[in-house]
Amino acid sequence: MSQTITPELRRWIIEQATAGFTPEAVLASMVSSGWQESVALLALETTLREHLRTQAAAKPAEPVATASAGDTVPVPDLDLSQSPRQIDAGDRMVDVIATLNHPRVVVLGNLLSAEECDALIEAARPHLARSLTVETKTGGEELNPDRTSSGMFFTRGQTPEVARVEARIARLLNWPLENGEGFQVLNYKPGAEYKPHYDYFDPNEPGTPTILRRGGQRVATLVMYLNEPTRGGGTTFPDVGFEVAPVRGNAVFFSYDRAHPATRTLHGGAPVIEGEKWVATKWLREREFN
Ligand code: PD2
Ligand code: ZN
Repeated sequence: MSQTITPELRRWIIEQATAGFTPEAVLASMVSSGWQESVALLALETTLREHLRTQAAAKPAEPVATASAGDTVPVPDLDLSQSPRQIDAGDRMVDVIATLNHPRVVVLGNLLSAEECDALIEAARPHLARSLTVETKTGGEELNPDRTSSGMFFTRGQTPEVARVEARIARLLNWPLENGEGFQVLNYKPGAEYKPHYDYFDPNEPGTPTILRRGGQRVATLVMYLNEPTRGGGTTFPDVGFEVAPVRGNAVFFSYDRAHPATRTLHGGAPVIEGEKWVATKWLREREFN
């Protein structure tokens, strides 16, 4: 079935944006009223872009509240120009299992040894607490019902394993080690999940400028699987119907060159059905994170 982007739809999108609804909220509302996600995204992007352009032309000095379809920034990436089966990460050869371009997703095998996975789990275990997420309304942290895992953060270089793996990641992704947040380790028990979300900070939220002072935006994520749940617990990308199985030592990398759903990086941790799941997440920022 084909769906047409009519002038009425464009007017409605602009009304929603002007009323303060985020692009994510407008997109969700369109999808729930029957629009195909891809058509809705295209309509949102083209309409807001054009709206921003005409507004900027009319009132050059005024900041535009809906400025979210903005410019792209450089992001980390692996050098896969030669379609290598393996890639040299300095102290280890890492397998390239699958790649996708939009969203940019790379599934990696053998990024971590079994010993490294175990060492990270055991160093994290005594420090687990129910997960918080960064609260962009205030810039603080809050308990999030969409995230039923427990977690903890390492600081960069906190243990020899952490430092070794961080150096490997910096080389693999061609991104300065200093631009990485410390690892976050998450533990999911049966029933626990992380509902679909974006990892970038929502530019429309009032707390975001405070968060961005420390290193700028997040531009990429690396989720490393430290063990294998018996059933469930995949990392899902609902916009593109893609799911990565949690396999010990493997990882999924994805990047987002702007803080916008058009990156198609909506992703979640599917509920663990049996067994438990451990992951370590590395978020990469635009600039040095200290
Ligand atoms: O544990 C996962 O699979 C997962 C899914 C979505 C982790 C994260 N997001 C994250 O740490 O941001
Ligand atoms: Zn995430």
